[in-house]
Amino acid sequence: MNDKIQALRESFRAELDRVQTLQQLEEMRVSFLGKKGKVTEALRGMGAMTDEMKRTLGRETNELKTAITVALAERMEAIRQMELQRQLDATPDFDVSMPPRLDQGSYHPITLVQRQCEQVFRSMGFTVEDYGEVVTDYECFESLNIPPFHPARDMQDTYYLENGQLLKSQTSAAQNAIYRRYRDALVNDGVPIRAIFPGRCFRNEATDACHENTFFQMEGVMVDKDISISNLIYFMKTMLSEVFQRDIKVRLRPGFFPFVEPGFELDISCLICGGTGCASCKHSGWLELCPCGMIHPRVLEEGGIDPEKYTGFAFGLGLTRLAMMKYGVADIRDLNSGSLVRLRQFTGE
Ligand code: FA5
Repeated sequence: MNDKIQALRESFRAELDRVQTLQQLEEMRVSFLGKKGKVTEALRGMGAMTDEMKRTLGRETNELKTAITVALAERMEAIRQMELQRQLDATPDFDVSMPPRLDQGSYHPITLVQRQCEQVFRSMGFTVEDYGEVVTDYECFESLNIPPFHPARDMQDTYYLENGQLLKSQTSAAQNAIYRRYRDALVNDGVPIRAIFPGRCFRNEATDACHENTFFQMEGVMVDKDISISNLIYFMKTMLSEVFQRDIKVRLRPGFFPFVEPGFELDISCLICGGTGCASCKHSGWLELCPCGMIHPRVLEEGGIDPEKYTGFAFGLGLTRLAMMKYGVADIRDLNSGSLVRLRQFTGE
């Protein structure tokens, strides 16, 4: 074999072993096979050769070109495989060949049940009000006949900001503002106050199957002349039969809340266990769903409404618990889990 061709073969092999990237490989191809490359260079001085030598050199050159082309192609494939493996190693849990999963969201069970309640109450002439989550002590407690150090505060420990404001522990915190917003229309034009205000509530308490530290309530108030407990019971019954679309066993028992007099606890028979008792209903067969009562005269007065002329009822529906009963969610904590798989199994969406 021609000495130059032999030397080229050896230098090509040595260089090829050092090549790591496709870029280096391309540079090598140009340096050996390009127009002014080393192989073309090796043919210089051919003019002075005999025909026999020319033929031999031509054949050996062509063989070298073929060998270089094949070796470059093999190396290119090897580098591509190495690169792919490097990417796979860098993302060990990501299977690049897996088809994408089209995970679509759906409405949360609490949103669905809230919208349903809103629709029922709207059809009965109630307005739907929005209210903040950060409130003052006055809004959450004092305006509701719960002065500082009142024992009723113990039931509703919540989260406090450094400026003294707090995350509302009950939607009742909006009552005073609602009375003040609508009292002129009530007094001057005889328009009854009928409002619901759904919202997120917070309590600093231990969680279990039916208690969360963050949950939803929906407050409702109605104030007019001659409002009585029968009105309250009528609205509660209508709401429940619309939401569940069937007869639900309920019970009304006395309950104490400083902002109503008289006050009641409205419980529904637990739909998770059918009333036999389970973790969702603290093994009592009943679930506290909607405390309610006739608005305390002092609370009306604080809202600028004369309690001698007007009466009203208020209720505080546990929306999260209602969603549990409606969709058969045995553990309230599933509703805050944020897991699409878990949530979708309840709503079927
Ligand atoms: C109240 O919050 C009163 N503001 C309700 C009220 C309004 C009474 C108007 C009278 C007139 P209570 O603390 O019981 O009451 O809560 C009301 C409902 O919210 C409960 O029946 C329950 O359904 C729900 N609830 C209370 N605490 C939690 C919690 N930690 N997790 C989930 N739901 C809760």
